[in-house]
Amino acid sequence: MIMENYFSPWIECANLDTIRDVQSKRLMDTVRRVYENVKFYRDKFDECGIKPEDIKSVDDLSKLPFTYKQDLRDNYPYGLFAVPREKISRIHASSGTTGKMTVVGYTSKDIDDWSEDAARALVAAGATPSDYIHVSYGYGLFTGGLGLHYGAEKLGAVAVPVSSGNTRRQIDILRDFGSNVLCCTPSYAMYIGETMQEMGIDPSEISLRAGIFGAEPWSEEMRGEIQKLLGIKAYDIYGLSEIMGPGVSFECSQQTGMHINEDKFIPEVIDPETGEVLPDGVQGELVFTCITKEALPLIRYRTRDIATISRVKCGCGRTLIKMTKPTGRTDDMLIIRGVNVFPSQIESVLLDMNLVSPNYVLVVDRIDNLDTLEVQVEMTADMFSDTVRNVERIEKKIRSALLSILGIAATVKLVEPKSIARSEGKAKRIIDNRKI
Ligand code: DLL
Repeated sequence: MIMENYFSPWIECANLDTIRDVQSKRLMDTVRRVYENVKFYRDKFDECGIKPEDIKSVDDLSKLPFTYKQDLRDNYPYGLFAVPREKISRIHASSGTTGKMTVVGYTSKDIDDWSEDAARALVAAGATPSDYIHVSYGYGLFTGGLGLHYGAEKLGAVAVPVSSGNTRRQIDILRDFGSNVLCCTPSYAMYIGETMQEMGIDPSEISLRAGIFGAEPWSEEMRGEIQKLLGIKAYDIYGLSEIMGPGVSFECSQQTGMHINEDKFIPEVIDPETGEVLPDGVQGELVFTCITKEALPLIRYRTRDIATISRVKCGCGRTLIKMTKPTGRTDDMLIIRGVNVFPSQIESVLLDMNLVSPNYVLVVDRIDNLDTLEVQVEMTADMFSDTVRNVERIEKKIRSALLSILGIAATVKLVEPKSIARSEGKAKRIIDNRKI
């Protein structure tokens, strides 16, 4: 085994007994901590008749109740934190299902653990301390930018914190600064590649070797395209803010699924309807339990992502369990240019403005490798007789509300009353024309 190829070989290449042992000890500790420090969990465990001492190993995990995104919302913003304010050193947030965001917190130890996860992902993609790591994920409340940034620093590499946007400038920086690893969403990587072509820059003129792409679904075809366009190897990375951020799992040299950082997160795959735990290799909803987090240790968190996990022998030497790329979601969350969007959020923006009817449809597409969103909303009968100028004014108003509240740019089109197809069952609100 070549130790330099791993960031934490003690666990990345551990045998199953060691992994289970680490998980059992950390699970017991976490269950005790949340019972003592988070009222929500104490009440919930009491309701189910569970005491911390009932959890003796990972085999007892399924005795514990699930946690849902709605629980974070009900306890907004900090109600599920397990440590006092003085111990929190960072906050991030992601979209909730309606107006409110999901707020997540970290202690400095959590940040350190997360940086280690991201560093493992970088190393698995072939990064070394001598590399320049170009981070084009957004910096801010989104976990992408700072997550990979801290990972790069933890590795001892140079973090280049470019954040997203201004693609031509990104390319100048990639070339001039000699970046070796690019971190961004896969759709943005495609866009960078195409813009490079337009600028007449050949992949041989840049020093990139690898890319770490995640935060949204992407296919093997897209991987092929990106690898060709940028002349690199493209690796997947998965994560979610509620559990940590990027680096919950990461791809290795084999590019056949992502190793889960099992010393920090215990994965399960369940039947989303019944909650029953499914055997390895069977597709279902991913559920994670945090076993090292201090600030926000979530127990059996329902990700809504659909995937398979399996403990197959991996050619890279890692023994950490692998998950497939998520193939879909059990809810209606869309990821548009890396931003999570729930139709219900758009609906509340429309309804709050009180200007239009509640009949709307969201048309999502991918044009020149960039996601587009068109919100079609029916005008009220009164508005229909309005001047064109007035209709345009309302479209503009909705557009800026969507931008400021959800942070996403959309085209808004007011359409004739009763022109959006009515459904006899669940309204069909989303037309997703993207071929990913
Ligand atoms: O997207 C964290 C992240 C940042 C992951 C950068 C990777 C790289 P959230 O904004 O909370 O966190 O969104 C989490 O995004 O539940 C999945 O539905 C989706 N997602 C994340 N990574 C992948 C991936 C970040 N590699 C939600 N493939 C998750 C498919 C992904 N979907």
